[in-house]
Amino acid sequence: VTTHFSTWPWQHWATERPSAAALSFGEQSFSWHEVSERIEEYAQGLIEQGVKRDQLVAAIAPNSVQLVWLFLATIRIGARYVGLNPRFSDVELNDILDELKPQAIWLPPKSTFLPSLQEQTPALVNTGQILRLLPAIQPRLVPVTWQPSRAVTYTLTSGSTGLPKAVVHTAEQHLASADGLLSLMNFTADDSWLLSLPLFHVSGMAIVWRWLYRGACIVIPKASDFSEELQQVTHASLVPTQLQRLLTVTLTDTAQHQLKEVLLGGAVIPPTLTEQAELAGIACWCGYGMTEMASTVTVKRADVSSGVGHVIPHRELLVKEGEIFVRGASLCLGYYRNQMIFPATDNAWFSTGDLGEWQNDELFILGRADNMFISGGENIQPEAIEKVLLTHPKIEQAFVLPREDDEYGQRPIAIITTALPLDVGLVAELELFMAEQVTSFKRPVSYFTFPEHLRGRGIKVSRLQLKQWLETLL
Ligand code: 4YB
Repeated sequence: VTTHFSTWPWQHWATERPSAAALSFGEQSFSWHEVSERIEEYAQGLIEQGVKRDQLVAAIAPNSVQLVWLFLATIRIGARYVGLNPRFSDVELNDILDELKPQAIWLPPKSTFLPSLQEQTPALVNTGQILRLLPAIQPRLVPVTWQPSRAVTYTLTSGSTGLPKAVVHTAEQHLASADGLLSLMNFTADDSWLLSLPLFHVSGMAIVWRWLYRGACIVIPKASDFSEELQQVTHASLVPTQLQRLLTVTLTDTAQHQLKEVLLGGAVIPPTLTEQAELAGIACWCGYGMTEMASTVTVKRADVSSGVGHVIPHRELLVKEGEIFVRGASLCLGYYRNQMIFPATDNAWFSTGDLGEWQNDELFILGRADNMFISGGENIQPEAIEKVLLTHPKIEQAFVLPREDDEYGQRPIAIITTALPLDVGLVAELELFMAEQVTSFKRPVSYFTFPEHLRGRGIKVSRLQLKQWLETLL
Protein backbone atom coordinates (compact mmCIF):
# COMPACT_ATOMS: atom_id res chain seq x y z
CA VAL A 1 0.00 0.00 0.00
CA THR A 2 1.38 3.41 -0.85
CA THR A 3 -0.11 6.30 1.05
CA HIS A 4 -0.44 9.85 -0.13
CA PHE A 5 1.80 11.15 2.65
CA SER A 6 5.34 12.35 2.00
CA THR A 7 5.60 13.82 5.49
CA TRP A 8 3.95 13.35 8.89
CA PRO A 9 0.20 13.22 8.27
CA TRP A 10 -0.50 16.21 10.54
CA GLN A 11 2.14 18.26 8.73
CA HIS A 12 0.61 17.22 5.44
CA TRP A 13 -2.78 18.54 6.56
CA ALA A 14 -1.22 21.62 8.17
CA THR A 15 0.08 22.49 4.70
CA GLU A 16 -3.00 21.43 2.74
CA ARG A 17 -5.73 22.70 5.04
CA PRO A 18 -4.07 24.75 7.82
CA SER A 19 -7.18 26.35 9.27
CA ALA A 20 -9.56 23.40 8.98
CA ALA A 21 -10.88 22.05 12.30
CA ALA A 22 -8.77 19.07 13.33
CA LEU A 23 -9.37 18.32 16.99
CA SER A 24 -11.86 19.33 19.60
CA PHE A 25 -11.96 18.78 23.33
CA GLY A 26 -14.78 20.43 25.26
CA GLU A 27 -14.57 24.15 24.58
CA GLN A 28 -11.12 23.87 23.05
CA SER A 29 -10.64 23.37 19.35
CA PHE A 30 -7.51 23.12 17.23
CA SER A 31 -6.90 23.62 13.52
CA TRP A 32 -4.42 21.39 11.66
CA HIS A 33 -1.88 24.19 11.96
CA GLU A 34 -2.38 24.28 15.73
CA VAL A 35 -2.33 20.48 16.05
CA SER A 36 0.96 20.43 14.21
CA GLU A 37 2.42 23.12 16.49
CA ARG A 38 1.25 21.32 19.61
CA ILE A 39 2.89 18.07 18.50
CA GLU A 40 6.19 19.89 17.83
CA GLU A 41 6.08 21.44 21.32
CA TYR A 42 5.43 18.11 22.97
CA ALA A 43 8.12 16.50 20.82
CA GLN A 44 10.63 19.08 22.04
CA GLY A 45 9.48 18.45 25.61
CA LEU A 46 10.18 14.74 25.16
CA ILE A 47 13.61 15.35 23.70
CA GLU A 48 14.53 17.74 26.51
CA GLN A 49 13.58 15.06 28.98
CA GLY A 50 15.96 12.63 27.33
CA VAL A 51 13.72 10.48 25.19
CA LYS A 52 15.49 9.30 22.05
CA ARG A 53 14.52 7.66 18.79
CA ASP A 54 13.69 3.95 18.96
CA GLN A 55 13.03 4.20 22.69
CA LEU A 56 9.73 3.17 24.22
CA VAL A 57 7.33 5.59 25.91
CA ALA A 58 4.64 3.94 28.03
CA ALA A 59 1.53 5.94 28.88
CA ILE A 60 -0.74 4.76 31.70
CA ALA A 61 -3.71 7.04 31.29
CA PRO A 62 -7.31 7.32 30.19
CA ASN A 63 -8.01 9.21 26.96
CA SER A 64 -7.36 12.94 27.08
CA VAL A 65 -6.18 15.62 24.70
CA GLN A 66 -2.73 15.54 26.36
CA LEU A 67 -2.51 11.81 25.69
CA VAL A 68 -3.13 12.40 21.99
CA TRP A 69 -0.34 15.02 21.91
CA LEU A 70 1.98 12.67 23.78
CA PHE A 71 1.24 9.80 21.41
CA LEU A 72 1.84 11.82 18.26
CA ALA A 73 4.92 13.55 19.71
CA THR A 74 6.37 10.16 20.64
CA ILE A 75 6.21 8.88 17.09
CA ARG A 76 7.30 12.32 15.80
CA ILE A 77 10.69 11.91 17.53
CA GLY A 78 11.08 8.38 16.16
CA ALA A 79 10.24 6.73 19.47
CA ARG A 80 7.57 4.10 20.04
CA TYR A 81 4.34 4.36 21.99
CA VAL A 82 2.59 1.86 24.20
CA GLY A 83 -0.60 2.53 26.14
CA LEU A 84 -1.47 0.63 29.33
CA ASN A 85 -4.93 0.36 30.81
CA PRO A 86 -4.86 2.68 33.87
CA ARG A 87 -7.43 0.46 35.57
CA PHE A 88 -5.05 -2.45 35.80
CA SER A 89 -3.78 -3.03 39.34
CA ASP A 90 -0.31 -1.76 40.31
CA VAL A 91 0.92 -5.37 40.32
CA GLU A 92 -0.38 -6.00 36.79
CA LEU A 93 1.05 -2.70 35.53
CA ASN A 94 4.44 -3.44 37.06
CA ASP A 95 4.47 -6.92 35.54
CA ILE A 96 3.81 -5.45 32.09
CA LEU A 97 6.39 -2.66 32.54
CA ASP A 98 8.87 -5.23 33.75
CA GLU A 99 8.51 -7.05 30.45
CA LEU A 100 8.42 -3.97 28.20
CA LYS A 101 11.14 -2.00 30.03
CA PRO A 102 10.11 1.39 28.61
CA GLN A 103 12.65 4.21 28.84
CA ALA A 104 9.94 6.66 29.86
CA ILE A 105 6.60 6.38 31.58
CA TRP A 106 3.93 9.03 31.29
CA LEU A 107 1.31 9.37 34.00
CA PRO A 108 -1.53 11.87 34.10
CA PRO A 109 -1.44 14.34 37.03
CA LYS A 110 -4.06 12.42 39.02
CA SER A 111 -2.35 9.04 38.81
CA THR A 112 -1.27 7.37 42.05
CA PHE A 113 0.62 4.54 40.38
CA LEU A 114 4.24 4.01 41.48
CA PRO A 115 6.39 2.10 39.00
CA SER A 116 8.71 -0.36 40.72
CA LEU A 117 11.31 -0.43 37.96
CA GLN A 118 14.10 0.80 40.26
CA GLU A 119 13.97 -2.50 42.10
CA GLN A 120 15.11 -4.40 39.05
CA THR A 121 18.52 -5.53 37.90
CA PRO A 122 21.20 -2.79 38.10
CA ALA A 123 21.37 -2.39 34.32
CA LEU A 124 17.86 -0.97 34.41
CA VAL A 125 18.28 1.44 37.29
CA ASN A 126 17.76 4.52 35.19
CA THR A 127 14.78 3.36 33.21
CA GLY A 128 12.11 4.35 35.69
CA GLN A 129 11.96 8.03 34.81
CA ILE A 130 8.48 9.42 35.24
CA LEU A 131 7.58 12.15 32.84
CA ARG A 132 4.98 14.71 33.61
CA LEU A 133 5.41 16.50 30.36
CA LEU A 134 5.34 20.22 30.00
CA PRO A 135 5.67 21.71 26.55
CA ALA A 136 9.05 23.34 26.05
CA ILE A 137 9.13 27.09 25.51
CA GLN A 138 12.22 27.37 23.31
CA PRO A 139 11.64 25.91 19.85
CA ARG A 140 14.30 23.43 18.84
CA LEU A 141 14.72 21.20 15.85
CA VAL A 142 13.29 17.73 16.17
CA PRO A 143 15.47 15.70 13.81
CA VAL A 144 13.41 12.75 12.58
CA THR A 145 11.81 12.56 9.19
CA TRP A 146 8.63 10.71 8.24
CA GLN A 147 9.43 7.06 7.65
CA PRO A 148 6.21 5.11 7.28
CA SER A 149 7.90 1.74 7.74
CA ARG A 150 9.26 2.46 11.24
CA ALA A 151 7.66 0.67 14.19
CA VAL A 152 5.53 3.27 15.98
CA THR A 153 3.13 1.51 18.33
CA TYR A 154 2.94 -1.49 20.62
CA THR A 155 -0.70 -2.30 21.28
CA LEU A 156 -1.41 -4.60 24.19
CA THR A 157 -3.82 -7.46 23.69
CA SER A 158 -4.74 -9.97 26.35
CA GLY A 159 -5.01 -13.65 25.63
CA SER A 160 -6.77 -16.13 27.87
CA THR A 161 -3.68 -16.59 30.04
CA GLY A 162 -0.45 -14.81 30.90
CA LEU A 163 0.70 -11.28 30.30
CA PRO A 164 -0.86 -9.26 27.50
CA LYS A 165 1.06 -9.42 24.21
CA ALA A 166 2.59 -6.23 22.78
CA VAL A 167 1.65 -6.08 19.10
CA VAL A 168 4.05 -3.98 16.99
CA HIS A 169 2.81 -1.89 14.06
CA THR A 170 4.34 0.60 11.67
CA ALA A 171 2.58 3.78 10.53
CA GLU A 172 2.18 2.24 7.08
CA GLN A 173 0.30 -0.73 8.54
CA HIS A 174 -2.06 1.52 10.52
CA LEU A 175 -2.65 3.66 7.43
CA ALA A 176 -3.32 0.55 5.32
CA SER A 177 -5.95 -0.41 7.86
CA ALA A 178 -7.52 3.07 7.66
CA ASP A 179 -7.33 3.23 3.86
CA GLY A 180 -9.20 -0.05 3.35
CA LEU A 181 -11.94 0.66 5.86
CA LEU A 182 -12.49 4.23 4.64
CA SER A 183 -12.87 3.01 1.07
CA LEU A 184 -16.16 1.53 2.36
CA MET A 185 -17.38 3.89 5.08
CA ASN A 186 -18.31 7.44 4.23
CA PHE A 187 -15.91 9.48 6.41
CA THR A 188 -14.99 12.76 4.69
CA ALA A 189 -12.61 15.55 5.71
CA ASP A 190 -15.63 17.52 7.02
CA ASP A 191 -16.68 14.70 9.33
CA SER A 192 -15.66 14.10 12.93
CA TRP A 193 -14.93 10.83 14.71
CA LEU A 194 -15.40 10.55 18.46
CA LEU A 195 -12.47 9.02 20.35
CA SER A 196 -15.00 6.73 21.95
CA LEU A 197 -12.67 3.86 22.84
CA PRO A 198 -9.40 3.86 24.76
CA LEU A 199 -6.15 4.63 23.00
CA PHE A 200 -4.57 1.67 24.83
CA HIS A 201 -6.85 -0.64 22.80
CA VAL A 202 -6.56 -1.15 19.04
CA SER A 203 -10.11 0.16 18.54
CA GLY A 204 -9.14 3.59 19.94
CA MET A 205 -5.76 3.55 18.18
CA ALA A 206 -7.52 2.92 14.85
CA ILE A 207 -9.71 6.00 15.32
CA VAL A 208 -6.61 8.20 15.49
CA TRP A 209 -5.15 6.71 12.29
CA ARG A 210 -8.43 7.12 10.36
CA TRP A 211 -8.50 10.74 11.49
CA LEU A 212 -4.88 11.28 10.38
CA TYR A 213 -5.48 9.42 7.13
CA ARG A 214 -8.52 11.51 6.19
CA GLY A 215 -7.50 14.88 7.63
CA ALA A 216 -10.90 15.07 9.31
CA CYS A 217 -11.74 16.10 12.89
CA ILE A 218 -11.31 14.03 16.05
CA VAL A 219 -13.40 14.78 19.13
CA ILE A 220 -12.00 13.81 22.53
CA PRO A 221 -14.87 13.16 24.95
CA LYS A 222 -14.87 14.82 28.36
CA ALA A 223 -16.98 12.19 30.11
CA SER A 224 -17.74 8.57 29.45
CA ASP A 225 -21.45 8.97 28.67
CA PHE A 226 -20.70 10.96 25.46
CA SER A 227 -24.09 12.70 25.66
CA GLU A 228 -22.65 16.14 24.85
CA GLU A 229 -20.15 14.96 22.28
CA LEU A 230 -22.66 12.91 20.32
CA GLN A 231 -24.26 16.17 19.30
CA GLN A 232 -21.10 17.21 17.47
CA VAL A 233 -19.78 14.05 15.85
CA THR A 234 -20.72 12.23 12.69
CA HIS A 235 -18.83 9.01 13.50
CA ALA A 236 -18.05 6.83 16.50
CA SER A 237 -16.62 3.38 17.17
CA LEU A 238 -18.57 1.42 19.72
CA VAL A 239 -18.56 -1.99 21.31
CA PRO A 240 -22.07 -3.48 21.35
CA THR A 241 -22.61 -2.79 25.08
CA GLN A 242 -21.80 0.92 24.54
CA LEU A 243 -24.37 1.14 21.76
CA GLN A 244 -26.89 -0.64 23.96
CA ARG A 245 -26.32 1.88 26.76
CA LEU A 246 -26.47 4.84 24.40
CA LEU A 247 -29.76 3.66 22.97
CA THR A 248 -31.31 3.36 26.40
CA VAL A 249 -29.92 6.52 28.01
CA THR A 250 -28.94 9.03 25.37
CA LEU A 251 -30.17 8.39 21.89
CA THR A 252 -33.86 8.23 22.54
CA ASP A 253 -34.69 10.41 19.55
CA THR A 254 -32.85 11.40 16.39
CA ALA A 255 -32.84 15.11 17.26
CA GLN A 256 -30.19 14.54 19.92
CA HIS A 257 -27.36 13.48 17.66
CA GLN A 258 -25.56 14.12 14.38
CA LEU A 259 -24.30 10.57 14.06
CA LYS A 260 -24.18 9.36 10.50
CA GLU A 261 -22.31 6.11 10.91
CA VAL A 262 -21.07 4.01 13.79
CA LEU A 263 -18.54 1.22 13.54
CA LEU A 264 -19.25 -1.71 15.84
CA GLY A 265 -16.94 -4.54 16.76
CA GLY A 266 -14.97 -6.37 19.38
CA ALA A 267 -17.73 -8.82 20.26
CA VAL A 268 -20.89 -10.45 18.90
CA ILE A 269 -23.20 -7.77 17.50
CA PRO A 270 -26.85 -8.77 17.95
CA PRO A 271 -28.98 -7.79 14.90
CA THR A 272 -31.76 -6.70 17.31
CA LEU A 273 -29.37 -4.01 18.58
CA THR A 274 -28.43 -2.65 15.15
CA GLU A 275 -32.11 -2.68 14.14
CA GLN A 276 -32.90 -0.39 17.08
CA ALA A 277 -29.99 1.92 16.23
CA GLU A 278 -30.99 2.11 12.57
CA LEU A 279 -34.48 3.14 13.72
CA ALA A 280 -32.82 5.99 15.65
CA GLY A 281 -31.25 7.12 12.36
CA ILE A 282 -27.76 5.67 12.82
CA ALA A 283 -26.16 3.70 10.02
CA CYS A 284 -24.43 0.77 11.67
CA TRP A 285 -21.35 -0.97 10.31
CA CYS A 286 -20.62 -4.35 11.82
CA GLY A 287 -16.94 -5.22 11.97
CA TYR A 288 -14.76 -8.13 12.92
CA GLY A 289 -11.12 -7.55 13.67
CA MET A 290 -8.25 -7.96 16.05
CA THR A 291 -5.20 -6.14 17.39
CA GLU A 292 -2.73 -8.00 15.15
CA MET A 293 -4.52 -6.66 12.04
CA ALA A 294 -4.67 -3.07 13.38
CA SER A 295 -8.45 -3.45 13.94
CA THR A 296 -11.18 -4.23 11.40
CA VAL A 297 -10.71 -7.09 8.90
CA THR A 298 -14.25 -7.69 7.65
CA VAL A 299 -17.23 -5.33 7.69
CA LYS A 300 -20.77 -4.79 6.40
CA ARG A 301 -23.67 -2.41 6.77
CA ALA A 302 -25.90 -3.97 9.42
CA ASP A 303 -28.74 -6.12 8.13
CA VAL A 304 -30.91 -8.93 9.50
CA SER A 305 -28.11 -11.50 9.63
CA SER A 306 -25.59 -11.86 12.44
CA GLY A 307 -22.68 -12.22 10.02
CA VAL A 308 -19.70 -9.82 9.92
CA GLY A 309 -19.69 -9.15 6.18
CA HIS A 310 -16.85 -9.17 3.70
CA VAL A 311 -13.09 -8.76 3.66
CA ILE A 312 -11.88 -5.14 3.58
CA PRO A 313 -9.25 -4.03 0.97
CA HIS A 314 -5.61 -4.76 1.98
CA ARG A 315 -6.65 -7.79 4.04
CA GLU A 316 -7.06 -11.44 3.09
CA LEU A 317 -8.98 -14.04 5.00
CA LEU A 318 -9.05 -17.81 4.86
CA VAL A 319 -11.17 -20.32 6.75
CA LYS A 320 -9.24 -23.56 7.09
CA GLU A 321 -10.64 -26.51 9.00
CA GLY A 322 -13.07 -24.14 10.66
CA GLU A 323 -10.46 -21.64 11.86
CA ILE A 324 -10.03 -18.08 10.60
CA PHE A 325 -6.63 -17.04 9.24
CA VAL A 326 -5.82 -13.49 8.13
CA ARG A 327 -2.98 -11.58 6.50
CA GLY A 328 -2.36 -8.40 4.54
CA ALA A 329 -0.83 -4.93 4.66
CA SER A 330 -2.26 -4.17 8.11
CA LEU A 331 -0.78 -7.29 9.73
CA CYS A 332 1.65 -6.40 12.54
CA LEU A 333 5.43 -6.71 12.40
CA GLY A 334 5.18 -9.10 15.32
CA TYR A 335 5.15 -9.26 19.11
CA TYR A 336 7.61 -7.38 21.32
CA ARG A 337 9.08 -9.64 23.97
CA ASN A 338 12.51 -9.82 25.62
CA GLN A 339 13.56 -6.63 23.82
CA MET A 340 12.97 -8.27 20.43
CA ILE A 341 10.23 -8.44 17.84
CA PHE A 342 9.03 -11.97 17.16
CA PRO A 343 6.90 -12.71 14.09
CA ALA A 344 3.22 -13.31 14.89
CA THR A 345 3.00 -16.04 12.25
CA ASP A 346 5.35 -18.58 10.75
CA ASN A 347 3.81 -18.70 7.30
CA ALA A 348 2.38 -15.19 6.73
CA TRP A 349 -1.16 -16.25 7.69
CA PHE A 350 -2.05 -15.18 11.22
CA SER A 351 -4.04 -17.77 13.12
CA THR A 352 -6.81 -15.84 14.89
CA GLY A 353 -8.05 -18.61 17.18
CA ASP A 354 -11.55 -17.71 16.00
CA LEU A 355 -13.85 -20.25 14.40
CA GLY A 356 -15.82 -19.14 11.38
CA GLU A 357 -17.67 -20.12 8.26
CA TRP A 358 -18.81 -18.58 5.00
CA GLN A 359 -22.54 -18.41 4.34
CA ASN A 360 -23.54 -16.89 1.00
CA ASP A 361 -20.22 -15.02 0.68
CA GLU A 362 -20.52 -13.59 4.16
CA LEU A 363 -18.29 -14.44 7.14
CA PHE A 364 -19.91 -15.70 10.34
CA ILE A 365 -17.95 -15.91 13.60
CA LEU A 366 -18.78 -19.06 15.54
CA GLY A 367 -16.66 -18.35 18.61
CA ARG A 368 -13.15 -18.84 19.88
CA ALA A 369 -11.60 -22.27 19.58
CA ASP A 370 -10.23 -22.04 23.13
CA ASN A 371 -13.69 -21.36 24.62
CA MET A 372 -15.00 -24.73 23.46
CA PHE A 373 -15.68 -27.39 26.11
CA ILE A 374 -17.05 -30.92 26.24
CA SER A 375 -20.21 -32.04 27.98
CA GLY A 376 -21.05 -35.74 28.05
CA GLY A 377 -18.88 -36.29 24.97
CA GLU A 378 -20.52 -33.46 23.00
CA ASN A 379 -18.60 -30.35 21.90
CA ILE A 380 -20.13 -27.17 23.22
CA GLN A 381 -19.27 -23.79 21.72
CA PRO A 382 -20.42 -21.30 24.39
CA GLU A 383 -20.87 -18.48 21.86
CA ALA A 384 -23.50 -20.54 20.01
CA ILE A 385 -25.59 -20.76 23.19
CA GLU A 386 -24.96 -17.07 23.99
CA LYS A 387 -26.28 -16.16 20.56
CA VAL A 388 -29.58 -17.94 21.28
CA LEU A 389 -29.84 -16.40 24.76
CA LEU A 390 -29.34 -12.94 23.22
CA THR A 391 -32.39 -13.42 21.01
CA HIS A 392 -34.56 -13.45 24.15
CA PRO A 393 -36.03 -9.94 24.54
CA LYS A 394 -35.24 -9.71 28.26
CA ILE A 395 -31.53 -10.59 27.94
CA GLU A 396 -29.05 -7.76 27.28
CA GLN A 397 -25.80 -9.60 27.72
CA ALA A 398 -25.00 -13.31 27.99
CA PHE A 399 -21.97 -15.46 28.79
CA VAL A 400 -21.90 -19.22 28.90
CA LEU A 401 -19.17 -20.97 30.86
CA PRO A 402 -18.49 -24.58 31.77
CA ARG A 403 -19.07 -25.84 35.29
CA GLU A 404 -17.45 -29.08 36.48
CA ASP A 405 -19.92 -31.95 36.69
CA ASP A 406 -19.36 -35.51 37.95
CA GLU A 407 -21.57 -37.12 35.37
CA TYR A 408 -21.01 -34.98 32.25
CA GLY A 409 -17.49 -33.72 32.87
CA GLN A 410 -18.67 -30.17 32.27
CA ARG A 411 -22.06 -28.53 31.80
CA PRO A 412 -23.01 -25.05 30.55
CA ILE A 413 -24.11 -22.35 32.96
CA ALA A 414 -25.30 -18.87 31.91
CA ILE A 415 -24.31 -15.48 33.34
CA ILE A 416 -26.66 -12.82 32.06
CA THR A 417 -27.62 -9.17 32.30
CA THR A 418 -31.36 -8.59 32.26
CA ALA A 419 -33.42 -5.41 32.36
CA LEU A 420 -35.63 -6.89 35.09
CA PRO A 421 -34.28 -8.80 38.11
CA LEU A 422 -33.47 -12.45 37.51
CA ASP A 423 -36.11 -14.12 39.74
CA VAL A 424 -37.53 -17.67 39.68
CA GLY A 425 -40.24 -16.61 37.25
CA LEU A 426 -37.74 -15.27 34.73
CA VAL A 427 -35.47 -18.31 35.10
CA ALA A 428 -38.48 -20.56 34.40
CA GLU A 429 -39.29 -18.45 31.34
CA LEU A 430 -35.70 -18.71 30.09
CA GLU A 431 -35.59 -22.46 30.66
CA LEU A 432 -38.75 -22.88 28.64
CA PHE A 433 -37.39 -20.60 25.91
CA MET A 434 -34.10 -22.52 25.69
CA ALA A 435 -35.92 -25.86 25.69
CA GLU A 436 -37.69 -24.72 22.51
CA GLN A 437 -34.48 -23.49 20.89
CA VAL A 438 -31.59 -25.87 21.63
CA THR A 439 -30.95 -29.55 22.31
CA SER A 440 -30.86 -30.59 25.95
CA PHE A 441 -27.09 -30.78 26.46
CA LYS A 442 -26.76 -27.15 25.31
CA ARG A 443 -29.29 -25.76 27.80
CA PRO A 444 -27.72 -23.87 30.69
CA VAL A 445 -28.18 -25.80 33.93
CA SER A 446 -28.24 -22.60 35.97
CA TYR A 447 -28.53 -18.85 35.48
CA PHE A 448 -26.58 -16.15 37.33
CA THR A 449 -26.84 -12.39 37.24
CA PHE A 450 -23.80 -10.77 35.64
CA PRO A 451 -21.55 -9.26 38.35
CA GLU A 452 -21.37 -5.55 37.49
CA HIS A 453 -17.91 -5.17 39.02
CA LEU A 454 -16.51 -7.29 36.18
CA ARG A 455 -17.80 -4.95 33.50
CA GLY A 456 -15.60 -2.62 31.59
CA ARG A 457 -12.08 -2.69 32.99
CA GLY A 458 -10.95 -3.00 29.43
CA ILE A 459 -13.33 -2.89 26.52
CA LYS A 460 -14.28 -6.52 26.96
CA VAL A 461 -15.51 -8.74 29.72
CA SER A 462 -12.81 -11.24 30.61
CA ARG A 463 -14.02 -14.85 30.56
CA LEU A 464 -11.13 -15.74 32.82
CA GLN A 465 -12.35 -13.29 35.46
CA LEU A 466 -15.91 -14.54 35.07
CA LYS A 467 -14.66 -18.08 35.60
CA GLN A 468 -12.75 -17.03 38.74
CA TRP A 469 -15.85 -15.22 40.04
CA LEU A 470 -17.94 -18.31 39.38
CA GLU A 471 -15.49 -20.47 41.34
CA THR A 472 -16.03 -18.28 44.40
CA LEU A 473 -19.78 -18.99 44.18
CA LEU A 474 -19.85 -22.73 43.54
C1 4YB B 1 -15.40 -10.65 17.64
C2 4YB B 1 -15.86 -9.65 16.77
C3 4YB B 1 -17.18 -9.80 16.24
C4 4YB B 1 -13.85 -9.14 17.38
N1 4YB B 1 -17.90 -10.89 16.59
N2 4YB B 1 -16.14 -11.72 17.97
O1 4YB B 1 -12.23 -0.29 14.71
C5 4YB B 1 -12.79 -1.37 14.93
O2 4YB B 1 -12.69 -2.39 14.22
C6 4YB B 1 -13.64 -1.47 16.16
C7 4YB B 1 -14.78 -0.66 16.24
C8 4YB B 1 -15.60 -0.75 17.36
C9 4YB B 1 -15.28 -1.61 18.38
C10 4YB B 1 -14.16 -2.42 18.30
C11 4YB B 1 -13.34 -2.34 17.19
C12 4YB B 1 -12.14 -3.17 17.14
O3 4YB B 1 -11.11 -2.77 16.64
C13 4YB B 1 -12.19 -4.54 17.75
C14 4YB B 1 -10.90 -5.31 17.60
C15 4YB B 1 -10.68 -6.23 18.78
O4 4YB B 1 -11.58 -6.55 19.53
N3 4YB B 1 -9.44 -6.67 18.93
S1 4YB B 1 -8.95 -7.64 20.12
O5 4YB B 1 -7.61 -8.02 19.77
O6 4YB B 1 -9.13 -7.03 21.39
O7 4YB B 1 -9.86 -8.91 20.10
C16 4YB B 1 -9.98 -9.66 18.91
C17 4YB B 1 -10.99 -10.78 19.11
O8 4YB B 1 -12.28 -10.24 19.43
C18 4YB B 1 -11.24 -11.57 17.85
O9 4YB B 1 -10.21 -12.50 17.61
C19 4YB B 1 -12.60 -12.18 18.16
O10 4YB B 1 -12.44 -13.28 19.02
C20 4YB B 1 -13.30 -11.07 18.91
N4 4YB B 1 -14.15 -10.29 18.00
N5 4YB B 1 -14.88 -8.72 16.63
C21 4YB B 1 -17.38 -11.82 17.44
N6 4YB B 1 -17.72 -8.89 15.42
